[in-house]
Amino acid sequence: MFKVYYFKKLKSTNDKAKEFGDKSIVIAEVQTKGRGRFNRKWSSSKGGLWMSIVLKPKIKNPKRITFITAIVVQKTINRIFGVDTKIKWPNDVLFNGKKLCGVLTEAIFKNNKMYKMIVGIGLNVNNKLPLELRKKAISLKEIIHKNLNTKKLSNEIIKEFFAQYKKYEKNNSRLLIDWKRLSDTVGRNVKVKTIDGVYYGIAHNVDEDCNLVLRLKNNRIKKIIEGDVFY
Ligand code: BT5
Repeated sequence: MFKVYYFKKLKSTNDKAKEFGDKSIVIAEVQTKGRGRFNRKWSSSKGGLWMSIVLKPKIKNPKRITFITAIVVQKTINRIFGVDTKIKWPNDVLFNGKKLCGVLTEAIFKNNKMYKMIVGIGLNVNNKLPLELRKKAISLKEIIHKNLNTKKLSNEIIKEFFAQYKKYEKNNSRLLIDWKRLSDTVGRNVKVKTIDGVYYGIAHNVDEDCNLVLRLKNNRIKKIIEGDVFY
């Protein structure tokens, strides 16, 4: 069974979660130092769902867990509210092209061994988004036009998470098939920014390890392990 720990205010639920064991969940009403990938700032004001799940997983690839989590959020929101979202590689859930949710999966190492995975989920629910994000981000409240119960929603997401996790843990090919069905990245003309440069091409596929396989303009294949995709 899982156990949920609620806090009024934390710097980041992903950091607090490091203190807890397997299947613990940390939720904060507000994060003062919420972060995204590459240490980017994650806007986390009151009304949103800021949550981290602690796992001691068999799966050692954080991206696979991110894929599972994005599917879980997509499915839960669709089932409860009938809101249809799409997944963008590697970690976004989008509504009409705007970011509704971001996932940050971090592996924690001890003596050079990965011993924990922290899965951070940032979902805009009733929270107000800052002006500079309004063009590219959206909240559930803006879509549904009512205030939602974040606690109920978090319970649904957590239950769905453990159900889907169990299923996909043993079946990576199923994960990739389901992810591709819900994603709108594969097949698109994209621009990808990585630490070693900017690439243009078609998002051809995702490989076994959830990397993005890009077909460049000169037809060469480029594997993207980490980066930002634009379209
Ligand atoms: C992510 O990073 O999308 C991962 C976000 C994970 C947040 C959760 S909240 C619970 C847990 N605790 C944490 O401290 N973090 C996790 P990335 O793909 O790097 O996207 C970051 C970018 O999204 C920023 O640079 C902004 O452009 C944009 N952004 C920031 N806040 C946002 C928000 N509330 N909604 C939508 N977009 C946002």
